[in-house]
Amino acid sequence: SSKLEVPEALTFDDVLLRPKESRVEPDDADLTTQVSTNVEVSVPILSAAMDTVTESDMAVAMARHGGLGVLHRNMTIDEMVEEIGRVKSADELIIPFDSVVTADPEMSVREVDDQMAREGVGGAPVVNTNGEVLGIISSTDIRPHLEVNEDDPVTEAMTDEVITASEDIDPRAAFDLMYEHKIERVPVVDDENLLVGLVTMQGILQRREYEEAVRDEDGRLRCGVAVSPFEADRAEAADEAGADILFIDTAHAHNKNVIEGAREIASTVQADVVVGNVGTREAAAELVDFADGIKVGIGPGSICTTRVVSGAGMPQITAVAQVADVANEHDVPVIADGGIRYSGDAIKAIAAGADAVMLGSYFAGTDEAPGRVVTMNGKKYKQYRGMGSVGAMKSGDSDRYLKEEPEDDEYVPEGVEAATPYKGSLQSELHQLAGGMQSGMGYVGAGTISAFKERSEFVRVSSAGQAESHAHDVVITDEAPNYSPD
Ligand code: RVP
Repeated sequence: SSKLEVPEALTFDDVLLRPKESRVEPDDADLTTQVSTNVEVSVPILSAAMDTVTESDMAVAMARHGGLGVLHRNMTIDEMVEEIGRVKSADELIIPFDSVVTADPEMSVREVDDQMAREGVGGAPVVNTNGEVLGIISSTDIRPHLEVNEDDPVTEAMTDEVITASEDIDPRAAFDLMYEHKIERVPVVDDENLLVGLVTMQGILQRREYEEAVRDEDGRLRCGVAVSPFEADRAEAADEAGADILFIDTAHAHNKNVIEGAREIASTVQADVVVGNVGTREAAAELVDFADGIKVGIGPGSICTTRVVSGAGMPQITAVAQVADVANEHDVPVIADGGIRYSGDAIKAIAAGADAVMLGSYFAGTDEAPGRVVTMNGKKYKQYRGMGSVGAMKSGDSDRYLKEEPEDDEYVPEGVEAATPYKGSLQSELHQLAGGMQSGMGYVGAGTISAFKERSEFVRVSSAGQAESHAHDVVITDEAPNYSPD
């Protein structure tokens, strides 16, 4: 019967990249890619929208190091708006008015000093009730000069010849201005000398540290956020809060209701809209006319039990290749989500046709992931759980896997709650991941992601070949930073 004519589907361990003639040195391989129609990243890597992976700390670190974090949605809309704000303002050149610590001219030197210590700032513009800048005070104006009495008004101690900047100042000009005048901060004022914000030397130096950072047109870090297709108000709030990409976050996006909701959201928001997850050509064909990106993955995740529980799924290399067949033709970026254990898996996903990859377990053990480090049997771990696990479903208002809150014993989870080895800083994990991907590009002889997608070819690997790929017939004596056998 035709039911027994079954097509084959492949995953990471079934294939390897065929080595090809090359002139590309891995260090020179350029990982720049498009994750959605309007968002480019320096490294093709996203952190998963999971409550044990991506909150603002992770999203800030991902964007600073060239990737993108996608905030999870197991939080209220208000919390989400705050989290987006934290990412967008993390490296802002001009600290906006509401966030600037200012001093009132009526305050005494002591009061201002106390306030600056409390707020953790080294200086403050002195501003009258109209918002006019009268001067600027810094802790160095106060302490060394004993002639200033603690009870004197701040106006005695402040510098009243204030160097200010206008709103269109760029980082270079701000740096030069502060350097020239040997000052640490410059109030930004409008035409009427009313305070609109503050630029600090510390802020500028911090920005310079992150050359690869992924920023929007205003120089703010980029950030993605997961939203439900059935929660238009969350999508609207995320868009207004400045999220760059909304990720329509479902376990099965090839569903008429999901597509209707996603299409509606895409037609109303400014942000790009990436839709997922899917794993077939037919699903991709339903999305290409409105989605700014398509996310692929039905069941490959490390904590995901969808395939075992539901009997449905698609091995990830085949899923990515099928979706990319359709999406690449329409110039819609593809993101391979889930199942990536090694840098080699990540670059294989790109070879299959993805433009970027999303990882959960790889990052869940880093400092930037939410949650505490716990010790079990003398080893350090961090919690990592599926968003379709009982724990995650109970703690949030996630409807990724279900639409109504059931009784405790009525959950049918599609994920597990687990722990993953503690790994230290995200930066070194990203460095290993990106470095391994560049090595893959070197073996194939492609200097850019798009050239690599064109040029790469797979060979099929047997289980004997698979065993040969791993460290074998030896006892590992020292841990490698990018390899641990399963
Ligand atoms: P991994 O990197 O293999 O840990 O996979 C992470 C991905 O797994 C997520 O980006 C998401 O698509 C998927 N996921 C998250 N929760 C669950 C679940 O509970 N089934 N699956």
